[in-house]
Amino acid sequence: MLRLAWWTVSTLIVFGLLIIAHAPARATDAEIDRLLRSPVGKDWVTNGGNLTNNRYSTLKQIDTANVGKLKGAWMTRLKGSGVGGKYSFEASPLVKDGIMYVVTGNDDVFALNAKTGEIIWEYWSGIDQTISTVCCGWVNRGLAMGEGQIYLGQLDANVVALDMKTGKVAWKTPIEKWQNGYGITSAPLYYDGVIYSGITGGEFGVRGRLTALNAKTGEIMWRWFTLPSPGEKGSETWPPGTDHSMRGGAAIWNTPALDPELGLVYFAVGNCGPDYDGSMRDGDNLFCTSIVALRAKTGEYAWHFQQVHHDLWDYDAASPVVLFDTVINGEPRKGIAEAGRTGWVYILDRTNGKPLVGIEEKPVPQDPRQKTAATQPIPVGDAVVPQCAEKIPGYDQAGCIYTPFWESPVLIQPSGIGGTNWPPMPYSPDTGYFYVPGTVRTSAFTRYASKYVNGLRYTGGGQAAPIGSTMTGTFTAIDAKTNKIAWQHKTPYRIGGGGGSTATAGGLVLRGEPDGNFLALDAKTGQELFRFQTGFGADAPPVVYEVDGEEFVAIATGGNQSQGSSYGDAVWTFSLKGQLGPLWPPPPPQTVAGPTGPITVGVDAIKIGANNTEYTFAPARTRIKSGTTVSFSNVGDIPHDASALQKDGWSTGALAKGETKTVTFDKPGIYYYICTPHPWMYGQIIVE
Ligand SMILES: [Cu+2]
Repeated sequence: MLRLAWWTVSTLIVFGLLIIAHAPARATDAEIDRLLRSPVGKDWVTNGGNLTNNRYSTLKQIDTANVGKLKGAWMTRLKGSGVGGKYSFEASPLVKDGIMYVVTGNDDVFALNAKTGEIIWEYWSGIDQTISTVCCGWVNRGLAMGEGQIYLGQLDANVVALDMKTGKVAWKTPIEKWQNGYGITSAPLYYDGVIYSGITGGEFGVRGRLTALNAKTGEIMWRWFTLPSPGEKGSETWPPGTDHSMRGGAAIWNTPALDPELGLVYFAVGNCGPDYDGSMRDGDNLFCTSIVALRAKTGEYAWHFQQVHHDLWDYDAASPVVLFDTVINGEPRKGIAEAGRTGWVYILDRTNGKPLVGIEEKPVPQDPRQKTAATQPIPVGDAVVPQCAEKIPGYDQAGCIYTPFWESPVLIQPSGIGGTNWPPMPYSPDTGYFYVPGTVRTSAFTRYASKYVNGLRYTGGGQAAPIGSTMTGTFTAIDAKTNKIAWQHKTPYRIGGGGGSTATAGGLVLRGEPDGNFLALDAKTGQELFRFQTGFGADAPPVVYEVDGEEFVAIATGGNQSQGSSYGDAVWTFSLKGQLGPLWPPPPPQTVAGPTGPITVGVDAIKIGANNTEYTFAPARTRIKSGTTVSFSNVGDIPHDASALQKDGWSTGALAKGETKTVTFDKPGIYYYICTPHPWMYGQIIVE
């Protein structure tokens, strides 16, 4: 007895010492970790629903039979946060124990009573409104939670932790400086005491990375660069003796997924920089446009799969990766999938990164000037959008996906913004389908030489939808076992740049439209079962939760800069007990290409080729009083003009570098103009 007791005590002491010696310096949140590992139920605790990012809720009070009776439960305006043409509202609200947390395009966070919509606390980010390195709209794609804190990444490249009860800042860690081209738009992932955050800046010559932070303290634990240093794995895919990879972009636009059993964290990596100029970066250029798996604890490389070798087309992998389990040929398999801007879904085995359904390397058209890759990986199955451009008058050359281009414009489809851009793709284990939002749009691509300047755009070319060309979308159910289309809707608007959807055990797929409609579809057949006008661009992915036994569906409606949808600051929720009816429809987004973005008021000086972006007018849209004289200054490197779109209209004539000319607008009207040698550049002047 005595001896046994001695042994036991010693053992406990030894183990105790071991535990103390190896105790992680960080705490963990057992409850949140359990919810993150489980199918999504009453709470929605991370951006993608749980660690898989599959956005599938097991709630089924609202189902295919009763969804038609849905009404608004509450709608709350977020005090004007993120309202305006420069913003997008794309976040998934998080919900825990009856409290909702939502972040706007200005990185402001609100806690709301999830049953009533009453605002509980507010965090105003106070971010610098002069940030000049925002790529594609002021946006925040969502939050993470754990250890009594709410986590967000900001456009100024800080990761911030807020106290969940009060909204007070607990810690704030700069990942980089926005002045160097960096920012954060993705929702972070919390798991096991660690915050994982991506970084943006693919258009500003940054060096992409995934950063792991101690959730308790904000201390950076490790970072994994998406671009290898000389000698590191992947450096052989960049030209030797150069430092091109050090400004090669490869941003991370979206939330990672994590498999706790395999101990791997997964994420998608964006395009290479300079986007459209491959002439100096011979090689496949890893880890641009890839899915990457790292050891979740250490950040050590596990595997990668490159979707586009030596990318020239801005074909980011930008939508979040989705983990799913399936059975193929009678064998249980662990899958991972990502919807690319190429229009394909890439389906892999998440244990090793090898294709699960089939992806074949096939020869593609070549241009030695662009150092094109000899082959590209082509998934077996169906693309969700057309992959060839149709001829458009005024353009000599039209091609398909992977057609190279040089200095004269080539029409290519998909354009560099999709297929599928940022919006998430859910997976329903009931149907075995992925639900993929797509944009159908043609771009004219051109390459030009681009000099790297810290903090300025570094794109090496441009792409623009020719003025007057049509822009639509698709919403597609893809069978995960075959990568083939189960059903597909043609949508009147581009939906591959915003939106995204969520699936439920009630047999539903829920999604918003940029014209303000919120829809519920039958997940199996695609049949539309419910439609409700929210009054604002409905471009965020919905979430599903339960409070006091009542199921709610919530969607942030605040428009989307890149979709051109109507802006706002609202969160809508729906339930079967709801009482609220629809609002008036907002102005619908454009379905024909033309100048987009905010309309500036009273600006009479327009710069051509500003901010190191050769083929642009800035501001692209301005509203002036009749009789105003507008100056056009060429601050770019090559000659441009500004000429009325209508033949024989007004023109500045050719402007050499540094030259300015003026045009006076005497008659009220809406004037579109282009640059004659570069007709994919356009602007709009509204004369009142
Ligand atoms: Cu021009």
